[in-house]
Amino acid sequence: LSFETFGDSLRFPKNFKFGVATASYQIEGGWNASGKGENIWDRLTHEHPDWVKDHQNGDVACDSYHLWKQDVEMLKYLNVTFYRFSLSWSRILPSGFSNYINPDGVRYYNDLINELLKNGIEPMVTLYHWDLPQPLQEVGGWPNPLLAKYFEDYAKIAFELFGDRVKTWITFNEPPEVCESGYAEGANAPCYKSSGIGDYMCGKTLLLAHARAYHIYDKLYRPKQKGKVGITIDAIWAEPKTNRIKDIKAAERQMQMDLGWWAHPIFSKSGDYPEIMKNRIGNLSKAENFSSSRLPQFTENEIRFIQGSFDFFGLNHYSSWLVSDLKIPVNAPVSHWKDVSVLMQQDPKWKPSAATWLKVVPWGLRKLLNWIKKEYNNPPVYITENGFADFGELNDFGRLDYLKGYLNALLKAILLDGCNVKAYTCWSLMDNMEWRDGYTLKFGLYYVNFTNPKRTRTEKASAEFYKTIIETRTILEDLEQVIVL
Ligand code: GBH
Repeated sequence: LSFETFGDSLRFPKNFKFGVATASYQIEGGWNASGKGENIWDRLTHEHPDWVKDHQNGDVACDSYHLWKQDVEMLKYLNVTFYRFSLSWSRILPSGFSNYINPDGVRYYNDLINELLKNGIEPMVTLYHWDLPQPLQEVGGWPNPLLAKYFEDYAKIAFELFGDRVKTWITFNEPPEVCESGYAEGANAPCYKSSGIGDYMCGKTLLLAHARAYHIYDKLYRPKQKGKVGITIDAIWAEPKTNRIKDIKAAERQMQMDLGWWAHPIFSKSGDYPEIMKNRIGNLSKAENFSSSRLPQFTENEIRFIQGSFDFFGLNHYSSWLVSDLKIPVNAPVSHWKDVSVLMQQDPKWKPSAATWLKVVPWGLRKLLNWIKKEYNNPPVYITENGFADFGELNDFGRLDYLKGYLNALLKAILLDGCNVKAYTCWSLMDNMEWRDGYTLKFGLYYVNFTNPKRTRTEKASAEFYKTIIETRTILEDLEQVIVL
């Protein structure tokens, strides 16, 4: 073995990129500032404050709409290569449609992008991080196939306005959450409950919307702007709970029907949904007396249009689950969960976080990266989110421990397994509006004082820790001991 080392520790490759991420609704505030339109999270939090754990909302959040210069100073201090943030669709196109462009929204993102570049930080921009303009929800939201075209219009305007300076574009953040949490489980805005039906309709529109944005970039902007376009999919690692064949098959089914649902149409050689997904949902639909599969099909042309529509694979990963086979009776209510038919559990020995779903399982990341490598022919992967939840302590040793574990697993995946990972992004730059959990869970490298009108930001131990990793490209074994505030 011969690798570049630091002391006797492995190092990340020279051109490896480190960044941090945020999302518009979670940090910006300025929810109705100069011309911004209403989006589905404004609507949800205003209409149903009790649907958010602490009855709070994103009206002000971290006030990055005004404090963006401070954000850039923090990024500069961390020495990140890039900053991943998202555009608020309603800030740029208040009605959701391209009939009117809000100059103030354009100014806001121009200022931010220019300030980043002035400080040597690359902008990595997500077009859609869950804040759909409310008027597009009024016509049904993502299950309405026409949204693919309206998304393309929006993407085109974003490329046109910012593409001279933005070279990395992510079309969607976490399609599984957009469609499952939004249209199946009632967990995220617009909180619909149409599992096994609305989620699959949403998914079809979303995949076509992604491909439209990719192709319009390819055709009109890539020749001049020379950037990259990808999508960010979130995935757990599904570890078979036992060595029984039925559990091993169940874990693979879980991977194919949650990650593969999105990744197979785009990243596989053959395109389209995974075979197992089409078969199971087709057969179940028949048994349930539907006239056709609840999973809407693509035409041959659509399959080819979506297949290969990527320059990179954006991956969000936080945690792992133990998966076993579950038999669900055919006459049980229709749901995506029934289609997959697995039982998901977490090992009580895994270290917890403040979020029930987030346990510390670093080896899961390494296995997941190897699965993607094998399944999709080792595409360039950008890890676009990974991070830890606590209650906001400044000496955030849980976060240090998490980052150390996951970054070590990543280092091994890259150097020992040959996984083609080009970038790592920590969620999040600072504490922010954690959706239905409000401000009760914190993911930030910086603490934000949400009771102070100035929304003061304070560096946590993890900020110092991450900065040192970025600057040395290595994870020193005893680094935690050095860093106490
Ligand atoms: C990301 O989603 C989001 O992109 C980001 O905006 C968010 O702030 C960050 O994570 C931290 O949560 O309660 O067991 O049903 C992460 C993926 C998937 C995590 C759904 C929470 C709920 C699991 N999310 N999951 S459960």
